[in-house]
Amino acid sequence: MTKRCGHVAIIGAPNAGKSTLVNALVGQKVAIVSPKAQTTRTRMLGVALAGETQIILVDTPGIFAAQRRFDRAMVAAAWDGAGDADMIALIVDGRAGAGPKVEKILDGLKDRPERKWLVLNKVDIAAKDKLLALTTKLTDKCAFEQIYYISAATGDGLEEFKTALADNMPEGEWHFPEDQVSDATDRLIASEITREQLYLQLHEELPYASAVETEKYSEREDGSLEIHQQILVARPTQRAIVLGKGGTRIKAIGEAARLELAKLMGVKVHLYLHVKVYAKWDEDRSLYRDIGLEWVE
Ligand SMILES: Nc1nc2c(ncn2[C@@H]2O[C@H](COP(=O)(O)OP(=O)(O)O)[C@@H](O)[C@H]2O)c(=O)[nH]1
Ligand SMILES: [Mg+2]
Repeated sequence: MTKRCGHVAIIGAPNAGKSTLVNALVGQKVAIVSPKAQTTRTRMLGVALAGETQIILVDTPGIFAAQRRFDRAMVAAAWDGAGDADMIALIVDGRAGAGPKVEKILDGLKDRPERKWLVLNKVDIAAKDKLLALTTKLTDKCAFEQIYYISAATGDGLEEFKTALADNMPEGEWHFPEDQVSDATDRLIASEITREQLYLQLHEELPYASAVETEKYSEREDGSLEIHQQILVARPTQRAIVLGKGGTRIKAIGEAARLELAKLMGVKVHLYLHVKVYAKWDEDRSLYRDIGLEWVE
């Protein structure tokens, strides 16, 4: 059989299920997922295999009307991820439907030269008649070559979608070794796993106001990993929330992140978390670089 390899940009509004879909297609967790919008901050590659085809999935931050610099950098990274893709897959939350965010994406998408497919996600919780009405509304605004109905969470419709993607990738050599599932460094993965716990365990706006930096990542003689991270927050009150009463919250965050990391890396992990108040972390150029974002003026 002929070898194939291509890039598929996964774009959509925040919370559409883009990262869940990338993980499901890859077959393991490469992108963090949470019920909160804007969990994904940068462009990340997940590598899926289907027969002789390597599908390089470009997971992107959600696209929305961004005001703050940090948000604009995320949206820029999302559109950037679509450039030169062999295919753009627009993921739409089948239950939430097409709000102003989706409309805005369609505007940006409709005149782009790349091939475009529409993927309606969350069919497990969306009403059938609503899905059809939604499909009409979306296809009226932008010409999609193909339309798929899936549930990234249950796996419904996923095999068919994956096979179709594979068949539509260009012929060519694989870009990644067979066992590589993402382009993220271990340091970045470690930061992301802790950030996922911040999203899952803290409420309100706090997760958006924080960032995680891996400062030290080393292997001990016994093969275990020693990881030191800083959780950056903007204000002392936020630091208190992350710490929790008597340090209970940070302990729970660290424990959950440590277990998840140990599972992912396959070795024992020693994780040390420090919470630091850094009022303007979102104005720090070098931090953008660490996170994988371009600075936008
Ligand atoms: N019921 C249901 N929930 C989903 C599905 N796909 C994703 N989700 C949930 O939607 C939320 C956002 O998912 P995420 O992948 O982070 O969305 P992203 O912002 O587009 O990357 C999470 O709580 C997911 O568990 C699906 O097919 N069905
Ligand atoms: Mg995401």
